[in-house]
Amino acid sequence: MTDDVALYGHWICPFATRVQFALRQRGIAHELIDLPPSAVRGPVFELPPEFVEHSPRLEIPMLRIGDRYLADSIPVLEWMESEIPDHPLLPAGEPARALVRERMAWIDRNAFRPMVGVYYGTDPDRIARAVVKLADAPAEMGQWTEETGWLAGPGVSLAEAVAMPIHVRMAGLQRLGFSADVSPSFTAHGERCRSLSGWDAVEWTAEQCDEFVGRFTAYRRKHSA
Ligand SMILES: N[C@@H](CCC(=O)N[C@@H](CS)C(=O)NCC(=O)O)C(=O)O
Repeated sequence: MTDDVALYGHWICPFATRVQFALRQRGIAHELIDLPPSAVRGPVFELPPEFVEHSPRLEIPMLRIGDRYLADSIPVLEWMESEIPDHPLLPAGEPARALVRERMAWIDRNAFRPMVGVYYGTDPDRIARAVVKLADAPAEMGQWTEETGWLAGPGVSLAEAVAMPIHVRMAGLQRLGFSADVSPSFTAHGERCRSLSGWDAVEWTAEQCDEFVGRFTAYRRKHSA
């Protein structure tokens, strides 16, 4: 296994959280290079030149393995699987892999988009619509877990990595107006995830949750004024 791995990310970025979770869950030694999203950077922050060169949209997360780089969370998770085979989060066998990939894409589309819509929302009607959509996603995902406890098949997989930021920020989302009931099976999945080795790398402290809520409350105030 290579040790020469670096993640360019930041705790507040849900896409970076996916990769950070997978690195820790898989036990991949890595350097963490703190690179805040632009809204969180101080005025004199300088982007590392390798980030400017290798992240085409200037987005985190970006991963370096040796002297190669890739940005974009789901391709990065897949790249880690193909480059670093130990302790994979993709199961063996095509049908099982296809299920994990299908669910990763589903979560990205149907849970992440409304989740971002809840906290970046400035107009109350749009926020309310995002809340309704976001409530549907945990209901569906909770059903997936009913047989095995996990989102896609018999064990923890990349689907957990993709969904993990929802568990990490659930309390913050609720404080920002996500008022719907969360399906008990999805909540139970969140509890199960807290026992995983990757959880400690991504869990928020109370201060981080406050900072998340404070930042987006200020953002809403600014953009709805
Ligand atoms: N599709 C990308 C989205 C990544 C993304 O939107 N990252 C945000 C931070 S959470 C970013 O870097 N935005 C650009 C900026 O802050 O300037 C992924 O899955 O990694």
